Amino acid sequence: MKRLKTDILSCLIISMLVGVGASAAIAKTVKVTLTAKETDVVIDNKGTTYPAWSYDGMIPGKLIRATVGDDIDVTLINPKSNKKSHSIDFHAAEVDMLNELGSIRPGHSRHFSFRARHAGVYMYHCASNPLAQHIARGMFGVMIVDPKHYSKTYPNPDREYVLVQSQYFPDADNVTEMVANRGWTHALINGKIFHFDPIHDGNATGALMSRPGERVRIFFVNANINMPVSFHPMAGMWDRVFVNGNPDNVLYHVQTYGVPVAGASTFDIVSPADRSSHNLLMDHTMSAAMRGASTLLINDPAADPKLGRGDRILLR
Ligand SMILES: [Cu+2]
Repeated sequence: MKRLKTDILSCLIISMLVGVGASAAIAKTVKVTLTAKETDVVIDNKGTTYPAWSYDGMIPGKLIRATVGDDIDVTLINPKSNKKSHSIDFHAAEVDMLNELGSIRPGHSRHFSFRARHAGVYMYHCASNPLAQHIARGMFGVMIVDPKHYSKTYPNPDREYVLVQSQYFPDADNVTEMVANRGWTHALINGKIFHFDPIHDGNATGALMSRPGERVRIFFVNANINMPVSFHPMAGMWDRVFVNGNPDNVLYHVQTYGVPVAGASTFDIVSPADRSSHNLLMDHTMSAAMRGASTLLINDPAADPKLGRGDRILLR
């Protein structure tokens, strides 16, 4: 009985130390089913639609989250109603490009699995030809691989948000222009122009929120097909940047950090604790910032406690 009590107590202490988001060391299987959907989606705060190619009808696709050591069991469905072949390329996977990543025709599906071996934040995307078009039309998403434990270097954050930036090419069939990086008129954040920036778009209704002094962790993915991102928090500084999202790759007190095409990193910001404030999380590259790549973070004592937690990490 005494032994049982001691075990329960040590479990409780471990839970408190590792924080709410980290799981114990037992590996699990994460089942992921994605359906390729060629469908219209809304790409701005006014309701303008665009003929997207997507996973499950959403840009970006669903957030997949696992812990180091987990097996990811993937099923990709390409329904008969689609016109194109599609595929899925997980940047977290070490597999065979001609096998697991190969294209499947409409009416077919593919099943495979891989082990998530390295902590980080990763893009996944369709790798079918022409690659530029399948990504530009919206076939991408995010996978987070959490480390087994939080640490002094990689503390448990107060809030987490996922932001995915992409280039918007309104001429959805002009692959030549996409490859030449011409004809992109706007930048999308989580699938919409100025999605969470009511300062620069009167139709925007949402923003990211935290309480003053909280540690906010941004998992940022660059899903542009041709443009690197200079990610900068206006009126603040990145307290830490974890290159590729790996807790071992830490940089401190960074003003602007580059995220390459098809790359991702994790950014922590801690706002002043003694006042309310605002940060604009922006791509400081002007051709992107002024065309939609900015996101408002409001640090206010009245911040919704549910935002940036649970299933409200990837806002839509
Ligand atoms: Cu595709």
